[in-house]
Amino acid sequence: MLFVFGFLLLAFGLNAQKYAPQPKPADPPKPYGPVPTAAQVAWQRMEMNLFCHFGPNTFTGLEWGEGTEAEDIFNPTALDCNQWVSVAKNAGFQGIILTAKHHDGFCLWPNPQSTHTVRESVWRNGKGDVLKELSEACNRGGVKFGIYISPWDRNAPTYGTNAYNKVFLKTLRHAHTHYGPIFEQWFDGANGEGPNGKKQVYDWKKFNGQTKKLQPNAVIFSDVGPGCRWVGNEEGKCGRTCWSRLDVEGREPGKNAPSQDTLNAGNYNGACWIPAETDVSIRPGWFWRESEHPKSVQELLKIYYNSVGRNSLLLLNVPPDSRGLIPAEDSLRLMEFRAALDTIFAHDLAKNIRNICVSNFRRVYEPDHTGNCYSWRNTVFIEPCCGFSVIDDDYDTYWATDDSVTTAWLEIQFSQPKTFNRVMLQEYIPLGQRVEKFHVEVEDENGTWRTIAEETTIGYKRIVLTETVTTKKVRIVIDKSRACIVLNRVGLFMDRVMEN
Ligand code: FUL
Repeated sequence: MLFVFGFLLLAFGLNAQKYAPQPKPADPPKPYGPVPTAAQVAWQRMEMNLFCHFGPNTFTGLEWGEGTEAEDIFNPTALDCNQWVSVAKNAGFQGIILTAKHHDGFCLWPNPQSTHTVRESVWRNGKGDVLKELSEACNRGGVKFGIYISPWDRNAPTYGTNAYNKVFLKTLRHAHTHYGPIFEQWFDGANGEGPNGKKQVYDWKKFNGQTKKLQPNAVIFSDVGPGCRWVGNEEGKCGRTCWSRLDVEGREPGKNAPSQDTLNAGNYNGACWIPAETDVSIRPGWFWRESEHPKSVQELLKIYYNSVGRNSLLLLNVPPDSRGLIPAEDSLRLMEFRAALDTIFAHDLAKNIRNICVSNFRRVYEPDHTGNCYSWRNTVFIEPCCGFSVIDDDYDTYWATDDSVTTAWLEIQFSQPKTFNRVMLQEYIPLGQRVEKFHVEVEDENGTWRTIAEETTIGYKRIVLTETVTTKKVRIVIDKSRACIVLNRVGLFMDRVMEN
């Protein structure tokens, strides 16, 4: 009798606990520190974009053209921007940024402010327009379009005088009003001498102000943003610690930019949200040269982990050749790179796993939506149907802790041992960047926990490279967070492609 009573009590007791009304309905975490704009979030979620350096240098072999090259030098024999777009799409790149004007001043569109453009060349009898072709091809192919326009101009006669800033503003205006929406405006910080031997004092305030007015959704790149920042090197390497915050008060692109180390890591207390963009070329140079060849898949994977896997966007330069096509060896390499990424990331061992527990969670949803979350001892089990899951594909659902909880763990349990060597974590950046120290532990067959990685920041995406481990239990331990923890994704993968 006592046994039956005990059993009933246990059964009803557990049941009552499972379906008890939750004490704190709908109480999402407040944003912490500077947060991204909607355009910056959309930009960061693109993860990988193509950069195309193309212009007179493609035909002369120079990296920095003199600005004195004859316009006729630019004469691609088989330009096809649809090919660029299909390469980008098939390789999983979301956008393309074209050097509409590099330091030599040559414009790939008939810019009325210049006499050094495609219009003055023999190419298509002066009727060609690369910006038009690429923007239209991007539009058709569903790839976003962006432009690089160098303020440094070795051809413009007014360069080095106040008049040049006006010319440059008109140049920007023309590009920004004729070629549809652009997702990114790339401003190079290089500032050398113009044809009269003088350097220009740039009017960045006006360049940025007008760009924002004409292209409100364009993320503006420069050493100091305001939309995104240079990562501080051209080797494809973002800092292991990478804050998407930067102090830019009194700073300018070029000479007065923060140090390369600061750009690489960001500022812990930076006042502005200016995430890092890692620009790197698939070849040794930025422009195509017959004698150069693309990097290997291993090198590209390393770059991927060191950029996208470290809270940065990857802008990979793949220069079209003198025909105006992305060479076969580069597009082939990109397909191999894509195939490698697909192989590694196709199977997420954590996806929709039912056994996840956390040391703390915030009750975000109304009681009737929490039927599948129940307390057990000190932990809370979360099943995939819960709105704040970290293991689904919904970007806007997350695991968050109570406001006062800045140290917490999340444990994934498998019924059978699983083998992995990549741990992917994502913070929900619309609410800011919070985590400053975390580690990953696994349990061995004797029940002993062992640390396999210790890192600092997470940000939009962090992919931790670990030794290859086989385990039934993994713990992500957030050791220090600047406000309550908000993670929207945890993934576990096995990379058999990259040699560690
Ligand atoms: C640098 C330029 O000087 C290079 O030529 C290239 O365009 C690279 C992306 O930025 O500052």
